[in-house]
Amino acid sequence: MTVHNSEIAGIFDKTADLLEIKGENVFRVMAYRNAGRTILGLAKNAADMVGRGEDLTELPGIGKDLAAKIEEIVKTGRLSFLEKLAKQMPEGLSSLLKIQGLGARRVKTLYEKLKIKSIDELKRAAEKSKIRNLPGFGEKIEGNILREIGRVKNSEGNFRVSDAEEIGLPLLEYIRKIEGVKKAIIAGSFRRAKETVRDLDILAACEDSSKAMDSFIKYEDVDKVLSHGKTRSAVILRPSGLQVDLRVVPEESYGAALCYFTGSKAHNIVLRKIAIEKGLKLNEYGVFQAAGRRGGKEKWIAGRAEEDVYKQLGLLYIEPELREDRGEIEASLKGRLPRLVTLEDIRGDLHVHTDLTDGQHTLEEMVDAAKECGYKYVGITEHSKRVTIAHGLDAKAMFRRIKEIDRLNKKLKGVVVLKSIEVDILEDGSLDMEDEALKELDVTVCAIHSKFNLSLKKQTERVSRAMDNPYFNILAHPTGRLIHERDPYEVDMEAVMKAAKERGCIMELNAHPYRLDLNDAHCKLAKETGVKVVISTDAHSIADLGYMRFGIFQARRGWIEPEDAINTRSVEGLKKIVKRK
Ligand code: DGT
Ligand code: CA
Ligand code: CA
Repeated sequence: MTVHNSEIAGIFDKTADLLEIKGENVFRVMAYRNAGRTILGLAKNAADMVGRGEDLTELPGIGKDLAAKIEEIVKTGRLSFLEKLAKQMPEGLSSLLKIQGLGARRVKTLYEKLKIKSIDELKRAAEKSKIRNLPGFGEKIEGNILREIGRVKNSEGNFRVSDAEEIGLPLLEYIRKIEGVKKAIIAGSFRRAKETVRDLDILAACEDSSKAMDSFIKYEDVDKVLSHGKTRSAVILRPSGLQVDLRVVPEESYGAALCYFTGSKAHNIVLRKIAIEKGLKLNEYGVFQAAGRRGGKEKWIAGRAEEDVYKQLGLLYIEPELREDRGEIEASLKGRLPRLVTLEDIRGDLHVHTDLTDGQHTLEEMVDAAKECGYKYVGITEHSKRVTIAHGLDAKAMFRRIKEIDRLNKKLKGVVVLKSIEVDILEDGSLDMEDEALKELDVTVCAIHSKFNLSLKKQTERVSRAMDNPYFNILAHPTGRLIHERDPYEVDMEAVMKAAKERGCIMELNAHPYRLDLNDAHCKLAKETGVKVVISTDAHSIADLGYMRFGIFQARRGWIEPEDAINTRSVEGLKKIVKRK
């Protein structure tokens, strides 16, 4: 069994949850959360490190005890300490912590006063207005809880794309090596690069399908076989619980099947309608010419490659990320498909932290790593002082950093460090750094880190007021959401985009796979409003720089072309856009 980093992180997070409910020391709880984050941010597999006998205690925040626990998880897929903890409390209690706003203390109150130990019980109680009268609750919190329950229920069973990728790619490699398999790919919502996916749909071209199926269900991480047929099977993997469907077709149908299983369903339905209008038939085996009037058999005319399928329907090839029936078919018919941005178009990352605040690596290390990515520039963005948990910088520390970057730039070849900051937007819309300091920077990245629950009107005003500052360039993670963890804050995105357009501000698409903020629809809105975007990783470690690809996926889903993004430009081009007003 291969245990993946995200799975280890998940187990540590759950442990932290249970310790928190139990009322354990906050530092102990934090140690587990930090360890989870460290593992998640590793450039290599923790399991491989264990296999090679590497010393895990050299990782930040990992002591002897946690190293032993990582080893146990890697070897058994489980953590006995967590299982023991879980036995001490009612099952399901920890699921309540998924509800934003329910900390350990409130979960305890709910259990002690109302015997609530599951999300369903919580929902029933909230609907009967029983929650508001508990100590430490109230009507507003009760309302928030109900909304949150809806969100959690919606995300159940969905995997963040990065987690699905980590689990899916090794399985794909395994399938590609099965004897007789000519090619294989992960289709479905994963290929359309959705930010979360319900399952993985793997398609393979193969002569002997039953042999491929037999090997598939013998994959070492298979927990349960849901179905086992000659051309299709489905399994559940452990420990993640991710479902994988495998479908095998002959090579001449691979393109048609790929088109069918990539979807989306809505896109497929329109394709099939177009086929029918042309007197053709389209299914997962190919494009067929209907039988003639005098009978005879229908004739297979295409299906080996996806391109052939689109061609037979009179369409230009449509990239998977666009296949959501959101205007891509019309664009294809009219020859107006976007030339979607790719990773190769990216020339720099404008949101990068170092160990001066809450990053893991030094300035030099992060800059070297950015250069390794092939970038021409990198914007170093420490937090400002209001973000106290990150030990944010005040103006004095900022000036020291500016000098340090000036010195470094003199030594560097082929890459430029841009002087920047991730400055906090305060509740009244002012920025958490004096203008005299901001004036000295190349680019200012601004973000909200507190007061997420202002009303829609107040939050929108806060952001547009911040944009009034002449040094405001980029609005980072514009909705503050964390996928599966925190809802976006309420803000009128159309109004924010308009304000950005009027003031020449830029919207960040944060590429961290747990953020992906802007979402795809927002990217399209930005493009339609005429606002530029920047795709940035918010890296806190060298490995995080690799998140750029997830940002690219999301941008592509949002129809973003190279000229819509600012970090596809040369450093001169970029500086023109963010010039100090
Ligand atoms: P997911 O799994 O919910 O994240 O999203 P998908 O798009 O991967 O959905 P899934 O796994 O149910 O099906 C994979 C693809 O198979 C889907 O994108 C399109 C195709 N498909 C599934 N059911 C139907 C259907 O009833 N009609 C058509 N035309 N295509 C379908
Ligand atoms: Ca799927
Ligand atoms: Ca499926």
